[in-house]
Amino acid sequence: MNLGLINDAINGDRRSLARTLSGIENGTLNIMEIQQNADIPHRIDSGNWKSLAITGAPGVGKSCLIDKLLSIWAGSGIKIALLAIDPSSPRTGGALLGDRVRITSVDDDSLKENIYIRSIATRKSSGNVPLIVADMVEFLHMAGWERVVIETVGSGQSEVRCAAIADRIVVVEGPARGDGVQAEKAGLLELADAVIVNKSDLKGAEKHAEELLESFELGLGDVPPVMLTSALNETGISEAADALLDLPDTGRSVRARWRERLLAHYERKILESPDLEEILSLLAVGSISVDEAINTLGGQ
Ligand SMILES: Nc1nc2c(ncn2[C@@H]2O[C@H](COP(=O)(O)OP(=O)(O)O)[C@@H](O)[C@H]2O)c(=O)[nH]1
Ligand SMILES: [Mg+2]
Repeated sequence: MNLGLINDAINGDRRSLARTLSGIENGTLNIMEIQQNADIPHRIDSGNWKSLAITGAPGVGKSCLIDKLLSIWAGSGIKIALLAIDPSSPRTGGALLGDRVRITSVDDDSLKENIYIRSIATRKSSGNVPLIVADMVEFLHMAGWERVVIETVGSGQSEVRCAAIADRIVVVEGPARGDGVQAEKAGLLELADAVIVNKSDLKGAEKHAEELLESFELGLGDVPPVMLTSALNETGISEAADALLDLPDTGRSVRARWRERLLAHYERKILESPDLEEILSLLAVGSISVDEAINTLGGQ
């Protein structure tokens, strides 16, 4: 472990930060070792969330919205980092290029100091992505990035789990498409501390916000705030920025979130077990059952 590099990263050198995050991403650096060995200054606790996941279907306007939110937060003196989780679909070559274009707040000299942006190409990562993200968030906090936003596409188990590692979860939706609130979204909405219906400049946004509120009111537990924004026209953005910055932990999704975190840790435990290869060989020839394999791997 290159302690000099890590201490430089903690002290604000961005190139060292990028290299350290790459090390965490590709598994050559271990966050526990860093915590044990690096000189970590005492940081003031902001008192609210340290990580906020912003999740939702591709194209709803997450990146555009985040760009506006980052400008407002950075402009008010908050050091804010964005981890954009990029599933890198081979079809499009990943959302990375698109996001670079959309996140323009970093090009503003007065905001630059307070903003750090990093993409994580999940397809290239060999390990457990949600926990890699959790470790990167942890390191960003050590390096003085008090608030970390995680942009994830809200589909697929791994992406939901990436959101679940955050202190708060915001689900972004678009205008109604006439099919109501679909069951497939219910799992994600169950995790939401707030919902933003973006593209309020388009028809159907208000209707969808109403549909969402109705479905939350029918359900159990607290009803999360549902906000309307237009990242295009910049309406509702400053209200959303204020509300999100102090978003209370309602506790409505605590259990669901711990469920995802537990599964992520359990999966890592199995994948990192020294007995994994041997157990796979035994499973392959049929000499042990799956239950026996789980007892061996998960119980260690
Ligand atoms: N009409 C309208 N279009 C928007 C708004 N916000 C984003 N878009 C457009 O929606 C598309 C997807 O935006 P993007 O931020 O990349 O979505 P993401 O995939 O959720 O990150 C882009 O063409 C944006 O210009 C909005 O508030 N209103
Ligand atoms: Mg995006």
